[in-house]
Amino acid sequence: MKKALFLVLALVMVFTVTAASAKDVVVAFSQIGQESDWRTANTDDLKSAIENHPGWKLVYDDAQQKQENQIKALRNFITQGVDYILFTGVVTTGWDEVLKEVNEAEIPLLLIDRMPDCKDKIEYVAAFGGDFVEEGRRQVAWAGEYLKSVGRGDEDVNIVIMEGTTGAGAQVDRTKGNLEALKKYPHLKLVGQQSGNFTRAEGQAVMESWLKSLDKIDVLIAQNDDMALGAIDAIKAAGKVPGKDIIIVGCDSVKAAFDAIVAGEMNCTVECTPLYSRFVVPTIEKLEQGEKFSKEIVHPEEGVYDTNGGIDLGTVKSTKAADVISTRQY
Ligand code: GZL
Repeated sequence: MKKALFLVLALVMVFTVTAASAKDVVVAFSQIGQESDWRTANTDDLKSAIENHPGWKLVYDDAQQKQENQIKALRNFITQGVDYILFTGVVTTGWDEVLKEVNEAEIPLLLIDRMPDCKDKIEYVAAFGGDFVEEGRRQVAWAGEYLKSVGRGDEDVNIVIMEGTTGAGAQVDRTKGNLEALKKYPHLKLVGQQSGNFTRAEGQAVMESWLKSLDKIDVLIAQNDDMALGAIDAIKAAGKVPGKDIIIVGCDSVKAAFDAIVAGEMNCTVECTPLYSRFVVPTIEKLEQGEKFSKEIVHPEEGVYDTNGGIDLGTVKSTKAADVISTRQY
């Protein structure tokens, strides 16, 4: 009898230890959707880093651009009792209640990419995202400096701004940066400002309508490369030459933009990296060891890439796209 009891106790102990050591660190990721090459690169980078990390498990949700789906996902993560939540919001507003619920559940929250406007009222353990205002400034400044470099600095030129998803942090702040920089280039006359929702298809549709309604467009500022590429399709269909008849400045620096610049159909892309696993993974590893982090948003170093390089924007000088295209990771 004693032997049997001892055997049972030993088995229970072995099972308990195995179960405990097998408890994965569960990292949940509420992703916005699949609207752009940037988003796909961001998803692929984070999913593969987390799924391939020893002892970690990924719980992933694609909200298909709907805020209500993200709110549902966050509540599901709480119910599942995940260990960490990665969050980027499709828009900046409307997150206070659900992120407070995440705080009340004491699940460490990491903010990436687009920040919620309630970020100063909630608890989060770390934040990583682009400096969207600076990215917007750089787009317009590049256009102004480029025109000067080709002797058109004193010529009145018509500029249009194609905005991202209305209300998204990247749209709100890139527009702030675009308009702030415009004040420094009085010859850039803003004749159109409309959302293309960060997608190639909508970028093409907006450019098609502008080509019909506006007398003349000299410069397009597209708040992401996908919309710039859609606009290029529309410009070519209208019998004009993209990159020459209309100067095209994108944002993100995705591979397709580098291809368009090297092909002469696009002029510039301002970088906004989607590769956040290099920040997120070490941060969670350190959090697992009990380390604490500041609430300062970490902005990755970012460049500007164009046809010939050498355009000085003060905070950065542009790099010739053809020189680095083979090294690009997304
Ligand atoms: C920027 C990111 C934006 C990209 C778009 O960090 O939120 O969303 O610029 C993407 O391409 O759709």
